[in-house]
Amino acid sequence: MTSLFDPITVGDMTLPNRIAMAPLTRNRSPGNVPNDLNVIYYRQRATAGLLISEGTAITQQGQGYAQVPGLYTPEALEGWKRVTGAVHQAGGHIAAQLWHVGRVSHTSLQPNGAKPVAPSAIQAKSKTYLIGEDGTGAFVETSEPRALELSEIPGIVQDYRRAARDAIDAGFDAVEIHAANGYLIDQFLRAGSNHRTDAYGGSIENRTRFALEVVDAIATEIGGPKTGIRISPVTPSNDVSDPDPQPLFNYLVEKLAAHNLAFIHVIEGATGGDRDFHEGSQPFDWAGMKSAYRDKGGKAAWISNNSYERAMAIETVASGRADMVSFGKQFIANPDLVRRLKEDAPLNTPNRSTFYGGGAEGYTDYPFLD
Ligand code: 8OZ
Repeated sequence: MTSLFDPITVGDMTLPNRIAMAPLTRNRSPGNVPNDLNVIYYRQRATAGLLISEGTAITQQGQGYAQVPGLYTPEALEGWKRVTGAVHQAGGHIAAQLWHVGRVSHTSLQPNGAKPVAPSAIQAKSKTYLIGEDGTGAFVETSEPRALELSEIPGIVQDYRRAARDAIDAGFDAVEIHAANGYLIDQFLRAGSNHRTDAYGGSIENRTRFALEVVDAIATEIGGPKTGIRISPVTPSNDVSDPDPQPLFNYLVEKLAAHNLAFIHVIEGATGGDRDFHEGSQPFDWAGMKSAYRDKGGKAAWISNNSYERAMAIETVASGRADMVSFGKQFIANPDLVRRLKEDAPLNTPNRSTFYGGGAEGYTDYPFLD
């Protein structure tokens, strides 16, 4: 039986265990540049089989929250080099999460105060997080977006490609395409946020086009074995919805099978919440989506996520339901989570009030065992 604590090969990487740190937005990079504190935070967690970075904006247009590190300035890339170097020195592996928020943004974060972009000009009923001049953070409503012109879409695909190349050049072992949680790629996928009538809207084939173009561009640039993707087929995060997600996501993963990807990272249920959440009367068939991928020859590591606990994670990997399990909140509070899970040691409790923004408190000061 496979153990959660067994090594695994994921794309180009040989990982010491099957526990991933999920991407976690922490809003602690003023100027959108990774800093010394961020280096300490990631280095502390380097015993994870795979660290997935917090969402990193591929362009300023892709920024939606205060103090999120970017991947689009020389300073940010230098900062990331120090993060990846420290993680490697500690024996770890780290993937960069490539993020374009689409409509989940605010004019104050956009180039020239412009409207955020989206598949369709439909405002998300959701909040973003801004930090004022005085350093205080606040959740504010997202701004009204504008619909992308058809002619702009290839440029955004190129932005993803360039960011992926820059991430690898900055020392990341892989990238994770953020196609989840109601951000740009997910806005194209789900019918509720995509009312386009061109080649990027309507049918499943059309709504998956942007996602697949991004995957193709990145896998061509850096190689499928350095490319992963994160999806959240049923989450209502950031006001996305779809009346029929099963055929949509089965089609998407079937198409991904051709790309020799490193991993597919799946958020089961409502992100950070109810694992059983679904629209309509039909529960989502998670095993069915995975089979659809494997039946097309897809070999990527399957990473499951969302409110896993120790016993569930062990069982999930032992049964083969997933190849790896990722943990978010537990990694915030437990830098040595792998050791604690292995030894069945007690866990520190995450403090929600320090999740977003601030300094070392609730970031790099959670105690290790011993
Ligand atoms: C929490 C707060 C802000 C952003 C996601 C990147 O849900 C996020 C996020 C999470 O994917």
